Amino acid sequence: MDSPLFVLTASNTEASEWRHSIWQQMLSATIPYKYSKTFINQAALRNESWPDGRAKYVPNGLRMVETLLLREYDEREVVTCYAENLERFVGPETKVVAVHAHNPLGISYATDVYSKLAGENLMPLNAAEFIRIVTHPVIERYKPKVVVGGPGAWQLEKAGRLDEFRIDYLIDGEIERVFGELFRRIIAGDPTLPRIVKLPKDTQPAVEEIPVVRHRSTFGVVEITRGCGRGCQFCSPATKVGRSFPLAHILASAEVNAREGATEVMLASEDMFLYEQFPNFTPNVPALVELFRSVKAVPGIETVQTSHITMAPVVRDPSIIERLTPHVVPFSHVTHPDSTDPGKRVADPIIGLETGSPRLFEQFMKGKAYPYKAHQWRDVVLKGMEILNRHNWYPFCTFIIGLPGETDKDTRQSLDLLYELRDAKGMFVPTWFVPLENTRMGRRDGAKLIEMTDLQWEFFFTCWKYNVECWHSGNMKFRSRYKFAAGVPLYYSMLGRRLFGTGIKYPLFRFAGAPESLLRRRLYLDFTGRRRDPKGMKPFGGEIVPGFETVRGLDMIDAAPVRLTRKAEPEQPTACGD
Ligand code: B12
Ligand code: SF4
Repeated sequence: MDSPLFVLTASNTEASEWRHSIWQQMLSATIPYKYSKTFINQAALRNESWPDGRAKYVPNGLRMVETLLLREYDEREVVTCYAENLERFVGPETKVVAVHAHNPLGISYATDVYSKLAGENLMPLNAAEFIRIVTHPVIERYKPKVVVGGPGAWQLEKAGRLDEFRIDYLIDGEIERVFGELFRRIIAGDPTLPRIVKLPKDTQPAVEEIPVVRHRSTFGVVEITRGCGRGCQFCSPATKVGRSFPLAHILASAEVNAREGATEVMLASEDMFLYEQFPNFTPNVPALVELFRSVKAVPGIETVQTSHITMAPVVRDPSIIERLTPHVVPFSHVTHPDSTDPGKRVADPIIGLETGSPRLFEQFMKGKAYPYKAHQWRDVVLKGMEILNRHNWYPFCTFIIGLPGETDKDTRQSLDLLYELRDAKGMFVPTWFVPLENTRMGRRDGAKLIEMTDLQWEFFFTCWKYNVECWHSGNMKFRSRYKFAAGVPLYYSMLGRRLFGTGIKYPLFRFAGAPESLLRRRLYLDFTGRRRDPKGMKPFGGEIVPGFETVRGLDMIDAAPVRLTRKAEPEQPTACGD
């Protein structure tokens, strides 16, 4: 049999949907390859294939490429498989090997910085898996064109590794509108086609141009919106035109996933509240309820997972969460012992909290708080968390360390916010600022681990202390707790001090669970209760109090209406007004 013309693939780490765990994927971007056998369950890297060797699930973006190819070519000519089956499919007739890249070198938001905690020049597992594909002997043997695309494709350009990996074309951007022409030129080896193709905003497709994918995606990802009008300067979706997918399109995608064995759908969006939204970022709750109801009703679908949300709409109208909860929480696969849901389930949407500094917030992301003012972000976060937790939403919150110009005062303000969140339930994940290509901050300097201040280390390890306490403390057996507490100082003396200096010491000891009474004079935050709380505020209570006393009056700004439309429009005003 002839080999297929197109072989599509993604690394095992980016295709994995092991135990429905988005954590697993994040970990693979952070754990050094060298130690991956110790820290990553190898079962997570064995993805399932169909008996003919085709992949059962791969990232949604790759399924889109496959679907677009299948408009013009037969299924026999287009094969999607994992790295271990490349040998089986790539052959003399293969013209293109198309590789998806979500986070190929693990440098999105400096996820690779985590791997550097274990030593210099350590490669994250993600990068090793990506390299395994592009350096596969079968590619060397048959020399098909290697085409890489996806949200993280920019990393390969930034790292200057196109030659090393013999990548023929790097495609950056949404491809539906330009696909046919682009691939014709790639196959023909058109010498006028640049090696790096950056697709401009005016080629972004309207939803009508985006087909329903033909096969199952990792985590059952189904897009519900594309783009975001809030205009944060560091963010790539902020550069996209806002669009909402029609319900029929979403359900058809969910059915494709369920038919091929998915029991879960992940509703992918920059912000779920943008779905069919009303003017001024007002969530359309009836449409959201209908969305969740309909997706759950798809035969075979047992659980539904949210991707991202924003906090401001939660605060503006708390009834949104109240009304959505019965349609969201009981259908999540995540559980927590503190949940008041009968099945102990919790919803865990991803939320970018980014910073506690009003100055940095105002400068780089003020649209995120809309309709509230930038200086109210702290209050929005605290009130939002209270509302979410009360309804068993334990969000996965991300922060950015090292935004350009961050001063100690800014970091202290982020620490103050973190302190006030100390009884909140969720994950608090610190990431480092990375200037993403094509964003308004693309030319700024990224944060560097070696330049981390003592306060930034404190922020970093206090987040992880919270996470261990919230998600593991009850489960950790005495022996593991003891090992953990002993292992951390050992890490400090053998490696941490040499790599990062003494500034890491006390933050690390806090992470290990050292008594706060010993740390209170060494660190900024004091958890002993002897010092007044920052700003003299009452703490965020584990006991939820109606009215939420710590939050000051939240008044809204009066801004020009911003709307997402179904049709792609050349330019839209952003919530930042710039
Ligand atoms: C679902 C999702 C996840 C899921 C599942 C990922 C998966 N493997 O399937 C989870 C939660 C696990 C996840 C994790 C992460 N994610 Co994510 N994720 C998304 C989300 C919400 C949807 C992705 C999607 O399916 N989109 C729909 C498809 C159709 O779009 P697409 O993939 O971009 O594909 C289009 C083009 O890129 C292109 N294309 C795609 N593949 C290919 C291949 C070829 C050959 C070609 C030519 C073209 C091409 O064609 C497609 C159609 O136009 C996006 C935001 C968004 N709306 O896109 C963030 C997003 C892609 N993720 C992001 C990030 C940073 C991460 C993490 C690094 C987060 C972290 N800090 O750990 C991790 C990395 C995971 C890893 N393995 O290392 C960023 C990427 C930023 C950037 N520009 O680099 C985004 C944009 C979120 C954001 N708001 O910043 N993610
Ligand atoms: S709220 Fe900001 S960070 Fe989040 S998707 Fe929108 S523009 Fe990006």
